[in-house]
Amino acid sequence: MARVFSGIQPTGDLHLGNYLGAVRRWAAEQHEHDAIHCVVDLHALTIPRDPAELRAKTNEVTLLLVAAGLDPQAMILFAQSHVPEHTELAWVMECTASHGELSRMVQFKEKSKQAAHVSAGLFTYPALQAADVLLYDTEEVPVGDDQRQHIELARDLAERFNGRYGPTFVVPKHTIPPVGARIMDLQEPTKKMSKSLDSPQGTILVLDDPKAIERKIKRAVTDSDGEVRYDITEKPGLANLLSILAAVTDEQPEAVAEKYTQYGPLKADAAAAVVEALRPLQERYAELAADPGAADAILRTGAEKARAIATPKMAQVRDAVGLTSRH
Ligand code: ATP
Ligand code: LTN
Repeated sequence: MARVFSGIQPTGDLHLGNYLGAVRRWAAEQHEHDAIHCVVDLHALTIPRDPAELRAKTNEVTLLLVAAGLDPQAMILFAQSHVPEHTELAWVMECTASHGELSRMVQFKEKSKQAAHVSAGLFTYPALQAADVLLYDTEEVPVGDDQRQHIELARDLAERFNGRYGPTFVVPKHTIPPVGARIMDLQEPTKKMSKSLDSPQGTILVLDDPKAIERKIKRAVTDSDGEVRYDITEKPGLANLLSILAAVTDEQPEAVAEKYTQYGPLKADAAAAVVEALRPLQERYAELAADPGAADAILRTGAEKARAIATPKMAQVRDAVGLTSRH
């Protein structure tokens, strides 16, 4: 079975883009793969966070992943900071990456424009991400489209390291879904739906109640020409609604477009489909959240299983680069 690894930041409320672009597939494919998923709390520190909120969100995201279908018995679910080898390998990756290639990362360029204080961690973020992936001999990384460049960097770093020090890392590849890889904000459909965009009316949260989902989709920005066709450039708002409905019903957006002549019924069907798709997750989350110790227990077991893989891998890396033995 192929080793699969992916991560999610505990930085805000999980939204429909996270779900359709990443999390839904993690759950669907966990039994066909050797799956490891990680709540990347260290990545969250690249931007200052309220400590109590970071703790609460780490637990919440963990339970949401389980509510979305991840089975911590069958796969590994853990928090990045519980396995110190991530930061240890991140240093080696910082020394493998060049300043130039980190400067070319689009996410860094965008996030550093918005941040009042640009931390050094925001710049080296992709080196930590490469460490996350390479530590587990990962073959496939299921992510949304925005992470393509980071995973390509991880590939380059693995190849560079292997060239310098001998075969050490598996060279990973990203797996990006054909539909749903880039869900856009409903109010600003040229920007991706994001935890950090601060657009409450444009973001569907996985825990939104049916009324909120219906309202947000009904008020989603479209255009005035009234023609239903899938055209990302000319009609980004409508294309986004078609992508959402297509992703939820496992169809192609072009095929969905052919079924409609008006925006109203398309919006109504998209809202109903999203409500139905999220219902089981919401019910399961309510049950899990009733137990205050649930997330801790899941993460503790996950960290033990993750360390059993990460510790020997890191020992191999230390030996390869010429660090002397600790024992
Ligand atoms: P932030 O806004 O804080 O950067 P985010 O909303 O982009 O957060 P992440 O935790 O960075 O979410 O991403 C988790 C996963 O969800 C990643 O695989 C990412 O590619 C995917 N993802 C995020 N936003 C979208 C989106 N709008 N459409 C599809 N996939 C997405
Ligand atoms: N940078 C990613 C989160 C992330 C990740 C990873 C994804 C951290 N480490 C390893 C895949 C593999 C993001 O912002 N979505």
